[in-house]
Amino acid sequence: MELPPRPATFNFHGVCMTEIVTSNWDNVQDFKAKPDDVLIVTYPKAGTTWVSYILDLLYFGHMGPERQTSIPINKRVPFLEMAKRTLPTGTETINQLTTTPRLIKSHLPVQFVPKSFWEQRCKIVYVARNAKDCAVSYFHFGRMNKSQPDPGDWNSYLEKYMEGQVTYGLWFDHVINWWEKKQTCSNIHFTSYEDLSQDLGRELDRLCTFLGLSPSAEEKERLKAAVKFDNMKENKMVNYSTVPSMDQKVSPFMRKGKVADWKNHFTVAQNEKFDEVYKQKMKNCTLKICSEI
Ligand code: PPS
Repeated sequence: MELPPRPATFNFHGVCMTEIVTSNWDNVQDFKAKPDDVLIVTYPKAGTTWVSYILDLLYFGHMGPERQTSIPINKRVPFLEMAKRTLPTGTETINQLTTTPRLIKSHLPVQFVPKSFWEQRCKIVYVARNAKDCAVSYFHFGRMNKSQPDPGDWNSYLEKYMEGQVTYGLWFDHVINWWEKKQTCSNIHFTSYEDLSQDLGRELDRLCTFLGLSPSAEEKERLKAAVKFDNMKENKMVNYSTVPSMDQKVSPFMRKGKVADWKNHFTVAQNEKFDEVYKQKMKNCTLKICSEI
């Protein structure tokens, strides 16, 4: 199948975006959330698929193997703002879901979230990941996914990333604005890739408390095994091997799954520059995300 050319980025209400995530905008903004919808939001490459699968197993793990072995994760947890020309849009896919609650993925900055999610007081799980690992993961994702703008070489990509000239804009704006929203909004649960990596059991318990779920010890153990990186990497229903625009030979979607892989990419000079920008951008933010554990 012939793939469309790589998309260009443009300024969309002040945020760098592409057509693939803006061309269904009116339907996204008018989307009718239901009170029990659960929205999973991250800056790209922060652990969306990991947390989507965790939530899918928490809610639907008991439904028998068919869901887990025959429905790819992007169909179980549709991508709200996705609008590829050749496929049903994210909003259409969500509206066709027959299971409750509906689990919905998004990378939207907080100011773009459709108002019905706030009106319905939906539960929102926000996952942050340290800015350096996000940059590395996003770079490799751009290389392998023809639906992404061409990332170019690593050095020029990192420059663009630091300027917010990548899809969904600046990491800093995304994370800081969601963190600030969380301070006044009790229906947002904030977690991080690093916390999940460090202590999955603890983060699972925090998630369950937030969601009002109480899986048995046995269910938790089964879930923790299923969502291990190596198991997800081999699982065709969650490793995105069913998506034609992704060339997993260039770089697998389940690439490394590690904290601090940035150390294998950043030069000393790049790291010093990044740290300067980070210090400046985060100076008024109380959120601390470790970039190594
Ligand atoms: S996307 O395209 O924005 O939805 O990508 P997203 O799922 O947010 O992030 C992909 C990165 O998450 C890693 N990943 C995991 N790490 C640890 N454990 C598990 N189970 C896991 N599942 C996915 C995935 O490998 C990508 O990170 P990198 O650093 O590229 O390996």
